[in-house]
Amino acid sequence: MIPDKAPQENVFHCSEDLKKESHIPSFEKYKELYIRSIENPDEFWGAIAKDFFWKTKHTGQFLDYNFDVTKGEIFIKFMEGATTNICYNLLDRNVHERKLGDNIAFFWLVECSAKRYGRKTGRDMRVLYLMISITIDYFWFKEGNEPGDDLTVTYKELLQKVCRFANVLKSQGVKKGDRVSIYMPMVVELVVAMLACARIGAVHSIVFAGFSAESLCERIIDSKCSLLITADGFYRGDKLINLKLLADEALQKCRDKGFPLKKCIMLKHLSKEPEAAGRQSPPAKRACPDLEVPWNPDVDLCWHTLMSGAADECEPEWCESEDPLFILYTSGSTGKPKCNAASCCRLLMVSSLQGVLHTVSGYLLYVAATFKLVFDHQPGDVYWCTADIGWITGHSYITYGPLANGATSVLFEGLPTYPDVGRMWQIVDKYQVTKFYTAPTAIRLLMKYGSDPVQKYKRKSLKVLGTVGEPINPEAWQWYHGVVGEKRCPIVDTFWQTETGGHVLTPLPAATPMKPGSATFPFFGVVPAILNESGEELEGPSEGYLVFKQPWPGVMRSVFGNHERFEATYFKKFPGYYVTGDGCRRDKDGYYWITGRIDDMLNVSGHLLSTAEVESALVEHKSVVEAAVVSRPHAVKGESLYCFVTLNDGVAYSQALEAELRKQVREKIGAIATPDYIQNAPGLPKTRSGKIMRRVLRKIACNEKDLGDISTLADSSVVDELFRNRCATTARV
Ligand code: 6R9
Repeated sequence: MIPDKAPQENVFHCSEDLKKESHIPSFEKYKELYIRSIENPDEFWGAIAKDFFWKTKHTGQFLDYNFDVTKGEIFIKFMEGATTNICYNLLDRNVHERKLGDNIAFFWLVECSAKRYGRKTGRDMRVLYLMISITIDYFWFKEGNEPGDDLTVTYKELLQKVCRFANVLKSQGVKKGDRVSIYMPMVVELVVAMLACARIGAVHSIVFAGFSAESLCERIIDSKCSLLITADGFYRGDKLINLKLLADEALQKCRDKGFPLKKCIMLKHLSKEPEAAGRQSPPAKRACPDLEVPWNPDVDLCWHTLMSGAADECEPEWCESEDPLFILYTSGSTGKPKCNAASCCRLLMVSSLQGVLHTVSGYLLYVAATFKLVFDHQPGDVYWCTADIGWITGHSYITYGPLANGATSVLFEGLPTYPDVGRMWQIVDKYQVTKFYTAPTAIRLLMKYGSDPVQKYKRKSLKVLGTVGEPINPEAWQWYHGVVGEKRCPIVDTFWQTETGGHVLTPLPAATPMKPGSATFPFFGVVPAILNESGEELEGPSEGYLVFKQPWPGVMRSVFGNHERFEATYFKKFPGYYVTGDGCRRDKDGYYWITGRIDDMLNVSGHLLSTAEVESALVEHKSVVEAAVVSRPHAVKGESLYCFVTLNDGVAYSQALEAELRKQVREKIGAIATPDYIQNAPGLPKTRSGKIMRRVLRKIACNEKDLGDISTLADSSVVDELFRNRCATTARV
């Protein structure tokens, strides 16, 4: 499957210098280790496990599993019988055993204020803002919000903070196995909160701070959390987000639904006095007159008051390998009945969350190994991942992977294009960043501004560049490689999912010749296959469903509270395989190319949304009878949302209604899901059995007249009508 020799034509190689210091310096070495990882996983993962601390050794096999639904329940067990603590391995081990206590874990900085830099005016800034809030909402980093709002946190300091907060959680009655929701901006305290949970064996469920109150409420209820950790507010660009207000709204919704949460710990991020901040993320140096911090004395507790009374030491809870570590929600869809005034009890697609569950030992080893080898981590590196911790990329490659390696990272709370589009490279120079990891959507956005803002900065420190979240188009790859990396830095195009825990298809920087747009080959322990519609494995060059034949340590273990759903979503379609939901092509050299989602998911700026979830939010509006959402390609975001809505009889379509619908989707799901196009659709193309023909709607959205076979269409006149009334204008941006 993996060729013996790497191809030499039409590929990019890394520099000889990089090869010299690399962990895996050649393709031959990669292949040799890959074969060992598949043929003898015990030995392969056993060698990696030696770097970590185990309170007790494992007793069974390294990896035990069933991937075949026809043979019984799906399970994955890794290092059964071993006990450890992931927080101990990230912090205590680095401080006490590896003597890295004074090394910097994070350079934190917040985005620069427009005031200091001189605000841009007019359309330029508006476009930038909209682009920012829509496309890269979640790409912000942990520098502070004003120049000078920065902070370094050493491993020793992080350990102390985490122990204190772990004691705080214990004092509030949080125990091993309890779920804790975290709804915070990119502050150091977010890392502290998640690791404090891990230290006491509690299960964190981080909800991205860009999500709405409704989304937070759904996640709190689904995971049956006992406590919420949040912050007063934060700035996104110049926009103040009153986070506590949203958190309170979510808690009220929880109460209304019969799930009252007893406690909410709030960090004063914007409202704290500078002198009280001490060595915590500094407050913004600007006034926040509009900050609203509602306070409910029955529920709310102040982070700072609790921390000041907490002890510096906290014995970790020793966890079993397969104890839960965290839940992270992705969107899915199920049919659920709903009534409204216009039509009673229709069956409607209602979003149903999937709490992806990861467990302790396998996740630790997998994120540690992928971080070390994919970014070729070396002492002295300064690493920067621009994702938000609220997504899996932040979990695995800001918190767990880098800290497991004792790495130094940049954590930036600002926006990468604010106050200007050179911001990323300014930070790269400031901290001499060596390894840089971002999303294709951010690259495409920056590309629009040309090479000048990049070339204003030196970027000499950069060695490896990475991408994640969606396929990177070859043009964006070439720009990233040529302009940003000056043809000197290999690009690791890492394909993976919330469910896979870490990279599963990826180049290794010094070993894999790169092809622009290909995620290349499997990581160690990962066995991909391409299946056709009948579930047959295709050999050689081919295209079909991307599946995996056996587990690797970091794969999800279940859907929280719903193992049946786990089996149905990932294992039912093709028994014996984990089904990714992505399409894939393998070329003559054995390289894998992801072609995109093949289910009803959309990838907007690297973030997966289910079309059903957006449809559900639209149909909840009293004027809407039916909605169908499809994807339309977008130059920056990858995909955008094109929504067709059918209104109740007698309701007229208007701009005001359109604005209401947009608002409704934002409130139900979050800004990332804001519809780009909404079209009034008095009729939708349906089959005779009543199924909406989304394939036809996608063509209408893109104005492609060649509809293919539409013989099953019940009434073709609706198609002409929809073509006539297409949203011809560009997206709302
Ligand atoms: C890590 C993350 C997962 C989906 C995945 C695929 C797409 C991610 C990609 C990529 C092509 C890459 N995806 N990385 N497609 N090339 N390098 O993004 O997790 O939010 O769960 O999304 O993202 O479609 O199935 P998640």
